[in-house]
Amino acid sequence: MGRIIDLRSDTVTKPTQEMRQAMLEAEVGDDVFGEDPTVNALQEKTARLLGKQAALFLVSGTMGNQLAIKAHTQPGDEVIIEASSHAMNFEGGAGAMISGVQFFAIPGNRGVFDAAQVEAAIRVEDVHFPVSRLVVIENTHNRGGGTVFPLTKIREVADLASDKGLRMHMDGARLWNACVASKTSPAEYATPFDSVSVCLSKGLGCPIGSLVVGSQEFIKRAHRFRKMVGGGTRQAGVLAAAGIYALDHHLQRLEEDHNKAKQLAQGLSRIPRVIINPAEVETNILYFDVSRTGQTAQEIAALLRHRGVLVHPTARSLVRCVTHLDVSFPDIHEALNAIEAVMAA
Ligand code: TLP
Repeated sequence: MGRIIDLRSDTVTKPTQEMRQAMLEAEVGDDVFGEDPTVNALQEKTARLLGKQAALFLVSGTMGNQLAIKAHTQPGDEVIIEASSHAMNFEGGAGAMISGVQFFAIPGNRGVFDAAQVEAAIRVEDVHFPVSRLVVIENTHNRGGGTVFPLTKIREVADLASDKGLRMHMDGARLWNACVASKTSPAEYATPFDSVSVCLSKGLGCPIGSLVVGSQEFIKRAHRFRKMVGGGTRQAGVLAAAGIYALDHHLQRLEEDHNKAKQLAQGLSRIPRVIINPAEVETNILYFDVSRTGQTAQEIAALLRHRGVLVHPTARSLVRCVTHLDVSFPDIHEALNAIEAVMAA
């Protein structure tokens, strides 16, 4: 078998030689003392890019979402969030464990919801009800299919939240993809939010790293909670250097990943028994339905693995593919051949 084509996630990328060189050359210090110049530079760069006062370097996107939820809420509060969102479904129940919050899930259209749905979800003042405190928006939306959350809709939700005294957090694990796809700047997207978490370890190709941004006061709180969960790091400049390199060199190339995903979707739509609407593919994530094959997504994934193609079964009949730095256009072509062969079998 030739090389493996890994379409399970954009988290599987390996740091490039140039990125490793930047890591090798990083100036470092003890970040718990605030003395790592490269971590400080990355935090300042990210805060500037997102138009916020301050940023905090973290090990993961999960930590970003959960520290933000913690910093914005009190135990017993309610967080309004989309039903298939990452922060509610795929972070191990951390919202309940770390913040003692409950979630009010609103169904989205491929992850996108509107202000009227949020308005209907906000609790009235009554001792029976929890206090609605925070709205979380995921952009791009992973389970929605890499959907870009339109800025106009975000602004409508934010206006409502501000009227009702609710805070706003964005899970921007793939905000960079949303920016490139919609030709919107990170700061434009971040403006309506009190906090935004972003990841370096997904489409940007870093081995590790996320940040959360917001006001000085918010970051001070998040920093305290990062300490409590054991998230303080020492000479993390070697990791931050990868982040700085990625922000300088890997942002604009995301468009290429989006084109690869579109090409993959087009090809999939021509394969009998595959169900997909290529017009819905906006960024680097796509899902296709295999229910017409009579096999489960897990079985299809196992057959593809034998042919050197890795995909992610996310539901009984649903397969996810994600394009990234380490898959080429020829790889997409090869993956399509493998999928076609498996579907014909
Ligand atoms: N998503 C991962 C894993 O859950 C499998 C993936 O492969 O898509 N927000 C969103 C929207 C995410 O997609 C993820 C990771 C996170 C947050 C969490 O980031 P990490 O993995 O760094 O904690």
